Amino acid sequence: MSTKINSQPQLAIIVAVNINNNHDFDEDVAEAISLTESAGYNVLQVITMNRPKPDPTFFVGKGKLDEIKTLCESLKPDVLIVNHNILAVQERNLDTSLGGVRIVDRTQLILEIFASRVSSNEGILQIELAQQSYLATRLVRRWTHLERQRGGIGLRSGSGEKQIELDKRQISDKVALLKKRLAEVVKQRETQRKSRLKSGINSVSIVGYTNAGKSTLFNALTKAAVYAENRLFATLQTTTRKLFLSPENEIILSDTVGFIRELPTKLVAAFRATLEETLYANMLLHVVDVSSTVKDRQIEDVNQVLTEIDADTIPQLIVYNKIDLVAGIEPHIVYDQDSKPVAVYVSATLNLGLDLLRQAITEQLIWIAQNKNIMQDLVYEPWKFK
Ligand SMILES: Nc1nc2c(ncn2[C@@H]2O[C@H](COP(=O)(O)OP(=O)(O)OP(=O)(O)O)[C@@H](O)[C@H]2O)c(=O)[nH]1
Ligand SMILES: [Mg+2]
Repeated sequence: MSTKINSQPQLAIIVAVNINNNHDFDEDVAEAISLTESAGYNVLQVITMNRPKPDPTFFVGKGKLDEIKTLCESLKPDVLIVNHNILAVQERNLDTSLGGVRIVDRTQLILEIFASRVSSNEGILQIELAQQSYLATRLVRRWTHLERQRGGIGLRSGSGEKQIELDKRQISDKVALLKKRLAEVVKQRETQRKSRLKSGINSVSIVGYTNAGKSTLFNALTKAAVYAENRLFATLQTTTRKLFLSPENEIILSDTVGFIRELPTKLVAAFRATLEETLYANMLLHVVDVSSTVKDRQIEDVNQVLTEIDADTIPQLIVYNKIDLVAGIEPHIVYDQDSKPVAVYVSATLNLGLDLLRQAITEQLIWIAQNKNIMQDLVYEPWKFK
């Protein structure tokens, strides 16, 4: 494996497998390129292929493996990014066959982006926790790799296994410590949240697919200066501000980390502390990039993560953002048959429809308050969340 000077971006080849003739494959490939670039790599080439299901040994088929091998020999990438969550055994087999190119799967790629972007103490703890937990599942690969480098046949009979046991113990100790420190941070925030709850102010969380424009919207509404950029996972921590919907109505608004398709469960778990803000919200603003051709799938993906963190019963207002990118859409509110606002069309960068958004938030909060008896069975119960 070659070591590159930090200032030079590392070079990547992306492998994307179209499993079972997925119609959104082009968007998946575009997202894989965005993810790779967001992690700081230069993309040399994307290799695509069709398969009814992944190959159990290499994830890709034998023919494609040879093609990848030839490409790696001629282009000499630093990493081979596989845009899927692959098994440890598949990673190990790819590693052995491709001799030296670092294999990075989707989980590792997302972890790398998170690690490069994170700045808060809490975020660093969460990333480290996720990385350690992930590492624990990949130890076998690391040790076979090392043994091969040492070239000692005698080493195969046990010392590696002992070392794996030792490493496992070390990692689980470290994970326990990280969890303890995270629990302290969470406790601190709980205290802050309790005092806020006592004040009776409604709390609203912005959620949505990564790059939908959550931070831009948050900034436009609250005049804050949260980092927003055209890259995936620009935001990694929750920011909270007071927002006056009208002179007599204020809420607490939070901007949160973005979601993505196939967000690894381990990462969801590690980010629970950040996402907990979402759990305690009275309502969610679910921001959607209306110009995306896969917006409906993104809505489903976000709802899937919300279900995983038990936040799927919190009332939502869908905010279709970026209407400036689609011809013929004016800012407007959509109501359901109960006269409850369910969606608003806005442009955060052009400040279009933001008054309508404030109005819709107010109306939905009033609707929720008036229908508490109906909502009671639906509203999330935080104490049930372990
Ligand atoms: N054309 C257009 N672009 C927008 C609009 N809102 C946001 N953007 C752009 O979309 C990109 C992503 O915006 P962010 O606010 O960082 O998105 P986010 O949802 O917070 O993203 P993560 O924090 O990565 O999850 C930026 O380049 C914004 O300038 C909009 O209304 N119209
Ligand atoms: Mg953001």
